[in-house]
Amino acid sequence: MSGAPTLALMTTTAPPLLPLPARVTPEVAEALVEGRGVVALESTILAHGLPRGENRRVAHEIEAAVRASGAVPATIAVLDGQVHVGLDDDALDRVCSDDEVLKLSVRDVGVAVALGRTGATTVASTAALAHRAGVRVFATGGLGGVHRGAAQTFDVSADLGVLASTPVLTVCAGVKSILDVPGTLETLETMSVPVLGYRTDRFPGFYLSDSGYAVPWRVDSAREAAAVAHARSLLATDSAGVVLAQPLPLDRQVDPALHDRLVTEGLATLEAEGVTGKDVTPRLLELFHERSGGESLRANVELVLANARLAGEVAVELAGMSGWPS
Ligand code: PSU
Ligand code: MN
Repeated sequence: MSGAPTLALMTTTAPPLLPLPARVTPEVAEALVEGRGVVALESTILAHGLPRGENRRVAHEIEAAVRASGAVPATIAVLDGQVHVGLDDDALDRVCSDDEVLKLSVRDVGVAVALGRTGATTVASTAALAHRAGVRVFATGGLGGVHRGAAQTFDVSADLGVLASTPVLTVCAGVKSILDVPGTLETLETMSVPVLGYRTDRFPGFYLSDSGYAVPWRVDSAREAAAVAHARSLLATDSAGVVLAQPLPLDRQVDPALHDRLVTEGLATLEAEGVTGKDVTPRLLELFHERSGGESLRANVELVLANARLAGEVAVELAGMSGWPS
């Protein structure tokens, strides 16, 4: 990242926070200063959610999808103890290929910075750092949520806690279908996080177009989604984020029978292997990719790209909104 300036960005939160000590690429810094659309992107999906080899190509495609909508991509990671907002080619290469790249949730970011470590950021830590940098829109694949059996394991993704406390609009394809979907939706309601279906009344199920559950709200354009975020900020009812859930088209989803078999077998393998904690999600995704003959990977890549494109459109719309709606 040589050549990237260390920029001090102030958030609009009062009382003002200290400047975020981050390496911000010139492209992202300029877009933020000029108030143009910027989309935060997570790096965990690259380092731990997609197979090596594929991930570098997909990383480029995700950024290109954001750009195609007229917004600027800001992929976030921690490299050698420094927060990066926007990654250049070398940094992306490293995130996509270095086996030492850790998975950093919010609780880990301060530790990694203090100890000079390198890691990829999850939905939770990316959203938290994006907000700190003044980025209001974020694109990912699937949110973390309440895991099946959470009543026994207490496994609830930190993603939910951050969504509950961070005014960032997150575009996703619902929650990963390996999770307890109704439990996750109930938790989002309890945490006052609005869930908007994009051109649908159904909550998407990541690999599946329909999780089997309804969304409380529907929007039919990027402009409507942006208007929601804008209204919430004007009303100061935006202490939580917004979930904008975009389904895969029905003819692009993973075959539901294959999907159900993968979930059942994947969860059984996980239990047999004794996998717990932060390794659960990456290992499950890996098992899916191995056992679906490439189908889950195809769907995962398609939905991430569609989300990046939509997030770019929302960011551009939001950047153009000011004052009370007339
Ligand atoms: N969505 C994907 N692939 C991923 C993830 C989400 O399509 O790899 C990652 C995100 O970084 C998300 C994390 O924050 O999985 C959730 O992990 P956990 O369940 O341990 O909180
Ligand atoms: Mn977990």
